[in-house]
Amino acid sequence: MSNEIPNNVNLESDQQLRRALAGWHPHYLEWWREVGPEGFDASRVYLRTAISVSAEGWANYGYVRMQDYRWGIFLAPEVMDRRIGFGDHYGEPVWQQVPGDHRKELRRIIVTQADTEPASVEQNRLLGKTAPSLYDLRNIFQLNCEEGRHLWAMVYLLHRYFGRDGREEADELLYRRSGNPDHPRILNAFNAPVRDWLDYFCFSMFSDRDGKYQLAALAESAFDPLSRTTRFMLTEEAFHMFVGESGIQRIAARTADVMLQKDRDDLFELGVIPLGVLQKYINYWYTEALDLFGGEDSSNAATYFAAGLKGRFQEDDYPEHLALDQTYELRKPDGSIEKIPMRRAMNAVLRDAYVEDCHRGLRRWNRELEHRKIDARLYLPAVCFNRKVGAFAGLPCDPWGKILRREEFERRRSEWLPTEEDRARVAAVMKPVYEPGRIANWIAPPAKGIGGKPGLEFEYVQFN
Ligand code: BYC
Ligand code: FE
Ligand code: FE
Repeated sequence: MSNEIPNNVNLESDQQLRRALAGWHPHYLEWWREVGPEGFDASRVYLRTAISVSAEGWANYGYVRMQDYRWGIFLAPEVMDRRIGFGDHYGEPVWQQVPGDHRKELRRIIVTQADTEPASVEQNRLLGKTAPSLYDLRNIFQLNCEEGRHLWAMVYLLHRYFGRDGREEADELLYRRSGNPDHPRILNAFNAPVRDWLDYFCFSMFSDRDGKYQLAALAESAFDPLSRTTRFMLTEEAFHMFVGESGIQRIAARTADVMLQKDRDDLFELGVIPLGVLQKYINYWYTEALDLFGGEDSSNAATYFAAGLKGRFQEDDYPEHLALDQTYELRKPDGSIEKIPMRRAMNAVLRDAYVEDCHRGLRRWNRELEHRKIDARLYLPAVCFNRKVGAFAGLPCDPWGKILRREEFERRRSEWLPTEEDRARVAAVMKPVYEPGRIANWIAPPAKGIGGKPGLEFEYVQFN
C-alpha cells in the first residue's frame, strides 16, 4: 500500500506506521464517499497533485477522479541544527520525539488543527451543484483534496508519534461531523453551514487565512515533525486564500460593472449581488474567523508558548523570544485598556497579525470600486462585533465598535449580518454553469487560468 501513498517520510521502511495507516486508509475513503463533494464521483477533474516537496513535484497537473487522488504525506526538508526559537527552552535543540511533559498539550493542538481539515470538506460538499464556472468548480475540488491531504498530514503525526491514543484520535477525526449536534467539529466556525458561493469565498478568505496564521505559529514549534508538516501545508494554503480573495474581488468587480451600466436599485433582479449583502457575509465570516484565535487572555496560550509548542507569526522577526515582563494592551470598546501578561496574550498577538493581513485583501477589493468611480466601500468590522469567544463575547456592539443597548443591537442585527431573506436571494442567483467558455452572471471571469490553461475556455472538469 505504501507505494500508493506518495511520501517523503520513508514509509517503505516503517512497518508499524504502514500498518497503522493501512487500517485508517479505508475509513478515510469511506468518509470521503459519505461527506466529500456530492455528485461528482464520475467526473474527471484537472487537479494538481503533490508528488514531492521540490518545485517540480508541485507542478503536477492532470485529470483525476477525486476518489483516486493520491493523498500523500510530505514534510518540508529538515533544517540542520534547528534550535527552539522561543519560550523557556529557547536555544536548545528541537525535539524529534514528543517530550513526555508536553504530550497532552501537543496532542490537543494537533487534534484541533486536524479537525478543521475534514470539517471544511464536509462544509463544502454541496457547492459543486451551483458552481459559477468550470474554473471555480475545479478550484473548490482542488481545495477539498488538499484539505483531505492536510488531514493525512496530521494523522501521520498522530500515528507516528502518539501510539495507541494517537490512533484513537485519528479515528475520531473521521467520526465527528461538521454541524452535527451530537458529535460536532471542535471549533465553532467549522460547524457553521457553508450554503452558497458567497459563504465559500468568504470562508476561504477568512478561515483559510486563520489556517495560515495558526500553521505559521505551529511551524515555529520545538516539535520538529510538527514544524516540518505545517511548513509544507503552508505552501498549499496560499492558493486557498487566493481562491477566496480573488473570488470576492471578482464578485465586487461584477456588481460594480452592472451598477455602472444600469441605474437600478434592485441588483438582485439584475442577477448580481448587492455590495450591502456582500458586506454582511464579510461581517459574518470575518468575525467567525476572529473567534478561531481563542481568548485574548489564555492560560493555554501561555503554556504553549512557554513550552515551545506554538510560537508567534514569523517568530524570528521579534526582537526577543521570551516574552516575559511585557504586557499586551487590549483596547476595549469603552476606551479602557486591559493589560494582559504577554505570554497569556499570544492568541491576541497572532490575531492582530491576521487582522492586518485581512486589511490588505480588503484594499484590493476596494480598488475595484475605486477604479470604476463607485463611492461605496467594503470594510472590516471592529474586532468586538458579533463575537462568541474571548473578551468581547456577547457584547452588543455595531460594526464600528460602538456599544449599543441590547434591544437596539437585536433590532439592527439584520443591517449587519445576513438574513434568511438575503440568503434566499443569493441562492436564487446561483445557478450552475458547467460549460467551457461560460460563467455565471454574478461574478467576473478570473484574470487567468490554472496550470497555464485559459481561465474560462478550458474544460477543467469532464463529466461522465
Ligand atoms: N470554538 O484558552 P482559550 C485551518 C475553547 S484553520 C470552540 O481562549 P486556546 C483551516 C478552547 O478549546 C486553523 N471552542 O483558547 C481553515 C478552550 O477549551 P477548554 C486551525 C473554542 O485554548 C480552513 C476554551 O475555549 N488551527 O487550518 O488558546 C479550511 C478556552 O480557550 C474556540 C488551530 O486552531 C472556538 N473558536 O485555543 C481548513 C490550531 N476557541 O480548555 C482548515 C490549533 C477556544 O476550556 N489550535 N475554544 O476546554 C490552537 O492552537 C488553540 O486550540 C486555539 C485557541 C487557537 C483554538
Ligand atoms: Fe488545511
Ligand atoms: Fe486551507
